[in-house]
Amino acid sequence: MAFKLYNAPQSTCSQRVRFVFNAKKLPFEEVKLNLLEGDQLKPDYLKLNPNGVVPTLDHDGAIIIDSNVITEYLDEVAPGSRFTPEDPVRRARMRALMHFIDEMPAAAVRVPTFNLAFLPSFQKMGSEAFAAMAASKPLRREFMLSMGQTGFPKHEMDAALARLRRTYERMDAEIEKSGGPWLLGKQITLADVAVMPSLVRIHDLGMPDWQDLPRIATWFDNIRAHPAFKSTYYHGSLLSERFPHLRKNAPA
Ligand SMILES: N[C@@H](CCC(=O)N[C@@H](CS)C(=O)NCC(=O)O)C(=O)O
Repeated sequence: MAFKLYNAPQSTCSQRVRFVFNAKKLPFEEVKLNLLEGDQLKPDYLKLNPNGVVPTLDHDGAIIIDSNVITEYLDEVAPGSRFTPEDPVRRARMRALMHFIDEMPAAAVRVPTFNLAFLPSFQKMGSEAFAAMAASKPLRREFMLSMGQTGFPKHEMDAALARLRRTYERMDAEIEKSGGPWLLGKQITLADVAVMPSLVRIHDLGMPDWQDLPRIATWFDNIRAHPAFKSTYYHGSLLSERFPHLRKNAPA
């Protein structure tokens, strides 16, 4: 089996897939796209992924897109540690959490990410170039236009951080219900993998807001201690490693 993963080091969606590859000890060829330079919008890439986003998996010529779909696919076809419960009810719960995660933290975390990390590059562009770049994005056109070159206003940043806070509270309730230490109990599942990059991102931005939720603090320590974590977050995967202006915010 040959796997080629089109992805980007700092992309939260890519980090989910790299984590599963690394946990399963599956070799894969990594093709790194530069998202700020628009590699994801080039015609050849759009033939693979018409959404114009990473990641995209090429498995012996079969093209699979969308990070949560890819991690489920890998868990079905590849040997190694399993991330999906055998029991259909628990499997359904895992998938429901993955949907919640895509709708809540994965979407919300884009607001501080773009405002704090990417906005300075967009502000260097002329307004026509910015409008053309936004218009060329199949999935994120409206998102880019609503951010504009002045960034999301405070009320949108606050709303995004409130959605993230509700995510930690929901995770806390799930861990309490399952007995932990993972969201669905003793076994780490794809739901944990799906939410991991949002928490790592917000921690890297110096804005963790779960100090009063010890179950989340333990969950965060556990996922960072997982054997697949270090190889997933190789140097350059954190925004603060790529954008030095963020370092002053980074936690110790
Ligand atoms: N639902 C998709 C979302 C993918 C996505 O948003 N990828 C981001 C990086 S995490 C991207 O490629 N952004 C490029 C852009 O906004 O132009 C997935 O999970 O694969």
